[in-house]
Amino acid sequence: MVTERTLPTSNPDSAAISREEGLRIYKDMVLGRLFEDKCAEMYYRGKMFGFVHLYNGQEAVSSGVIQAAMNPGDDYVCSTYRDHVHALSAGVPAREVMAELFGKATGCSKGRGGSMHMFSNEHKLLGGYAFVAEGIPVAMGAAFQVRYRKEVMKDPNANQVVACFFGDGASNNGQFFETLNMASLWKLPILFVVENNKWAIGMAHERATSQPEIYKKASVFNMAGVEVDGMDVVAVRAVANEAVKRARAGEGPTLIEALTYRFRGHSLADPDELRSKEEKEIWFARDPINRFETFLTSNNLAKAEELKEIQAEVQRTIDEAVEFAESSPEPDPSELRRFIFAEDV
Ligand SMILES: Cc1ncc(C[n+]2csc(CCOP(=O)(O)OP(=O)(O)O)c2C)c(N)n1
Ligand SMILES: [Mg+2]
Repeated sequence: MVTERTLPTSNPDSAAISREEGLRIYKDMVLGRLFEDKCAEMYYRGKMFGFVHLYNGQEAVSSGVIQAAMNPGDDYVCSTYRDHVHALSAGVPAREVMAELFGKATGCSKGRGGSMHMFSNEHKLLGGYAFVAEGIPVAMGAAFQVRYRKEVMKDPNANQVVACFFGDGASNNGQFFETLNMASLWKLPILFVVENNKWAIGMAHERATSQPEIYKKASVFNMAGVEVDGMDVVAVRAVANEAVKRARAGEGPTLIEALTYRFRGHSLADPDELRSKEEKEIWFARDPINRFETFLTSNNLAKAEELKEIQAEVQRTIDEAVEFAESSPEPDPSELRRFIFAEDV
């Protein structure tokens, strides 16, 4: 019998979620799931190149932090190579994410980035990063400039927070420790969100990590650290809201360890033979979307048919995104050297 590190189900009565917010969060989760399913289909049809890492199973983390606790478009989001769904939660239109995957000029990174390099200045998406842990110091830079604008430049609009997402594997990387130290020292407005999905490609977290309970590492940096059930969007929303409040009040960063699981292989090129069937089944049974559907219907916030309607609407958006990506132009070869450096425009 496999024993899994999980947390007790959150008490749904304690979460005051309006119908409107519940449906918005649900739609975001479904968008993340169905987008990735379509992405797999398009990858196997040869529409995209290079490595593609999907987010299936982890939706409660992206939606619970970005959609439920932040102001997408004003607050900053920093991702990893597993970045499509963070981009969607941050408000980047599905058609621009899909076009980027197809390497088209209409993509959010103008077709120059592809799957691992989603970027949007407009949506304050600081980027996907192919090197493990590479985004962590970049996210801190964004948090630093918010505090600098606020305190040195007296900018009254400088009250943004940053959500920095990364994996359990990344938390063993040096940049993680250096960044936590500075962020806590300077009380920067940042949420370090570890998506602990138990695996770094084929390396089990417990095999690689002297202290597998990552949230505990916050204490040595004099920082708040919390663990949360990353399959429960209601629970993620609660801890993220608290962390955002702390950040905006100038009380510094929070390390959130979300216990989650990826439902597919590491990338679409991974045959996923290392994780046991037993382990996978335990986590598939904890599907965050099914769980939130039960929450919404049992609290009379939505009817099952309404949720079906949302799924259909999201599917139409995704189908339209594929059409947009297919019919968009390739970047013009004469522009090969554009966008390597910032332009004065
Ligand atoms: C600096 C660096 N070292 C190694 C790699 C190869 N690599 C790519 S993904 C990965 C595993 C990272 O796992 P984790 O941080 O848990 O994220 P997950 O893929 O589980 O979301 C590794 C070792 C890399 N991309 N960058
Ligand atoms: Mg991992």
